[in-house]
Amino acid sequence: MALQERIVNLRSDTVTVPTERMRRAMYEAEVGDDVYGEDPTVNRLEAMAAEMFGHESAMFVCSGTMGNQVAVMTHVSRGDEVIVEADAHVYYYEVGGISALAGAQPRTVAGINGIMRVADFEAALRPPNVHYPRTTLLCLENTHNRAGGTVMTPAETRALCDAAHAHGLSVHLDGARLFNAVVKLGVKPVELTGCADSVQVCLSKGLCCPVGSLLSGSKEFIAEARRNRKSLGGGLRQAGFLAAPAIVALTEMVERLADDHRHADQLAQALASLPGVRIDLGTVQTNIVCFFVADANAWVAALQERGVMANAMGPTMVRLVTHKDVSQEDIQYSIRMLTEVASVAKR
Ligand code: TLP
Repeated sequence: MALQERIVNLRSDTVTVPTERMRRAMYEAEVGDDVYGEDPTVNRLEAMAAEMFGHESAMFVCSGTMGNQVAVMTHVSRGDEVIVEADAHVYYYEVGGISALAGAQPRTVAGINGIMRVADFEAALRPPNVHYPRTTLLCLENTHNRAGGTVMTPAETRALCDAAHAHGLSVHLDGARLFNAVVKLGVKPVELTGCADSVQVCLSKGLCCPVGSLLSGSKEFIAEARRNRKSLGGGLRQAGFLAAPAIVALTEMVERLADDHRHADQLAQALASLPGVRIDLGTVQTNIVCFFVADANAWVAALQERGVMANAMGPTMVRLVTHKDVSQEDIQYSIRMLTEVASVAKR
């Protein structure tokens, strides 16, 4: 095995650890029993989130997956159909929860860079007929993970929300990396969230919290979502210890995401010139870099030997994700190791 100069973990932004200020906020948090609605720090965070996302109410949940699944459970009835982008996280990576937990069936529509065209969405709607499921929910994702961290603009979001609402569907937005889109586009969060009926935003990715996501929506929606969260075992007690770093995240961890975007761009530019690598630079818009090689697992293993940790997202697709705990020096080192692997890998 090669002698590693350093370890650079580019598997995901979920690997980030909390900052000193987050740790201090956790230590000092004022807490209560949140199942009784008596945790002042959770209540403060939830009020902040509702305001930020342009909804009446919000709720802290354990994870992005729990937030998405609670949202789907709350929006649909058993036997309904949910329209999802073909590579959406809620469909691809959530253990079949749409069917197993909500009792609904997903119907996929392929998007372009993760964004469904309105006409393709409308073509997937079913007319009323005794044979058909009711189509009641559209799920969107911004930024789109498997498409390479691509952003959906306020106009694109509104066009899809308007079309869904015109056909009587609700819209759930998986905004696991919403703040990466906010920073990339230079918009306010509400411009990307306000027209959706519910939004899930992760705190434990680029924002560096140890745990948690926020789910927002109308008062009635969140009241029902609280029941569904409880049914999944997600009613937490002194959750203020987790809400406290989330408040720090929302107030001081958003702007620095621009550094992660710059680092991702540097990796992508270097990859574009390597032999045996196919990369669409147009998809590298935020902190995710997806590229294609002959054998993704072999690449990941060769990078690992050199101290660079990546994920194979399919037989030929490799993903690198930049985040707070990756420095400019780490990026330079990673580029050297990527170049070395490209020179030895099968093409
Ligand atoms: N994504 C993880 C893995 O599950 C793939 C990652 O490393 O990127 N929505 C989106 C768009 C996500 O990317 C993720 C996590 C989630 C939801 C789920 O969040 P968690 O991991 O908190 O359940």
